[in-house]
Amino acid sequence: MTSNYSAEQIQVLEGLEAVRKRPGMYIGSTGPRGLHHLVYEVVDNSIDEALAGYCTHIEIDFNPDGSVTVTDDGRGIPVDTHSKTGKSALETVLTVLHAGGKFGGGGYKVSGGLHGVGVSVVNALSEWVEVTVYRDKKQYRQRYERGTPATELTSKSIKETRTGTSVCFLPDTLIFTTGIEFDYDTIASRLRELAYLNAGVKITLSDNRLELLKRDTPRVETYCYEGGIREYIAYMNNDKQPLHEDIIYVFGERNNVQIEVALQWCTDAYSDTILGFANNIRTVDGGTHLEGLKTVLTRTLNAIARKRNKLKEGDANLGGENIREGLTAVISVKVPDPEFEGQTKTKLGNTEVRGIVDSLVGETLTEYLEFNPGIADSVIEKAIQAFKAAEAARRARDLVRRKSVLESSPLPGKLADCSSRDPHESEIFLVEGDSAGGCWISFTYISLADGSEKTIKEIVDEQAEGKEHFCYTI
Ligand code: 0RA
Repeated sequence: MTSNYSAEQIQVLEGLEAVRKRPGMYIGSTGPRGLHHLVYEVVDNSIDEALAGYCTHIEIDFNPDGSVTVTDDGRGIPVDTHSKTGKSALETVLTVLHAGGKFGGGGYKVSGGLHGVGVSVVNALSEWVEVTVYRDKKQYRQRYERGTPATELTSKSIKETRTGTSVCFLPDTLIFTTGIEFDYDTIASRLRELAYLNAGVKITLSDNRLELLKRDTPRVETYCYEGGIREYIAYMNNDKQPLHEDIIYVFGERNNVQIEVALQWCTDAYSDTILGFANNIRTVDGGTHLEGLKTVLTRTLNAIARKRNKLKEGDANLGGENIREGLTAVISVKVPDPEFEGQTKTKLGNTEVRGIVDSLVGETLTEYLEFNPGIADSVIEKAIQAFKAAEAARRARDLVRRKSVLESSPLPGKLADCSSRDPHESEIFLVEGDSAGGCWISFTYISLADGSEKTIKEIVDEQAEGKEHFCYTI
């Protein structure tokens, strides 16, 4: 407890000066990315209120003076006096690094995610911030300049029972030396993504910079998707031919880890699009949630293919890449203590997530495909087609390679390449020495006891990896 206490003290002592000195450490950069990150940071706090079940509408306004306002209808940042600092909770959240997460408690927090630095960082890096809180039939306000309170916390009574928080800030040009102009499309696409990831939350973006827009009315867009990630899949596949109309959907929770998956295969797509998110953050470098999903898809579809006799005894399993051909998927997990790995912290590391995704998706998908055998059959048939196409491509490639090797290095005088692929009509000569052209021998096909064909090179490579081949028929 003592050590925890001193750790907390250190955090309280670490003022916002540190953030202004090394902004890159907190928001990644002081270029456009870092600038846009300020908006995401404030919006993430409102999303957390929505995830906790208290907020339904978030509004983002680009103002004519270059500032941005983020308004939500959550509970409002508390304004009572915080015991440790002697300041209001509001001021603590605004001026102490990482203080936000210390209130509220429990639940999943987006704001604890990628950078997870809190509103205080936005405060530190803004020329000014004006916060308005609606609670207890009162309107509270306070202004900050470059991280420091510029006014007292004021309050006045209001008639409405409205609750919520409004944070208006102007990024500091001393910090963001490359400019402070927000890009509509950048913010819009992230807000749309957040709306898909948090079903039912309404997000409105208004651009009131009329001069910049060369318009006389603001540009306003609202994103709200009751169907959540299912609608995300429909949006991504809207120009494709789905293999099955129904979007497969899995939702579940185990050991406090919440997982949500939506899947749809398309007939006219040959690659896969799988988007992973952890606590609303796009995990571009993958991680345990995606590993779990890929494994369970391969296992489940192979098991069903055997059960439905689409794969016979002796047939090899379909490869994961065959099964994923034409697949569009979104996996979104919510983890209480996310571990983000890698250079850009965009890879989920929590090992427990792999098994949870595996078991929850396995159960639901198996049941779904058993109830919808038509869908199961079309997905399996597409995977078998993909498998055959890959096999044919591999053979064609090997043939070209073998041919080109033979063409490029002529056989020594006494030897000729076999004209038949039938092992009973062929002989194999193992020849020593460079002049014998040791390399082309590697590309000679031989038949294995199981009826398959392999080149010597493949066999030698596999043996080097420890795989044994008994009984060759040469
Ligand atoms: C701390 C505690 C509570 C809410 C919030 C912070 C909060 C922060 C932000 C930032 C933007 N919008 C926000 N909405 C809420 C819980 C309040 C309570 O228990 O009443």
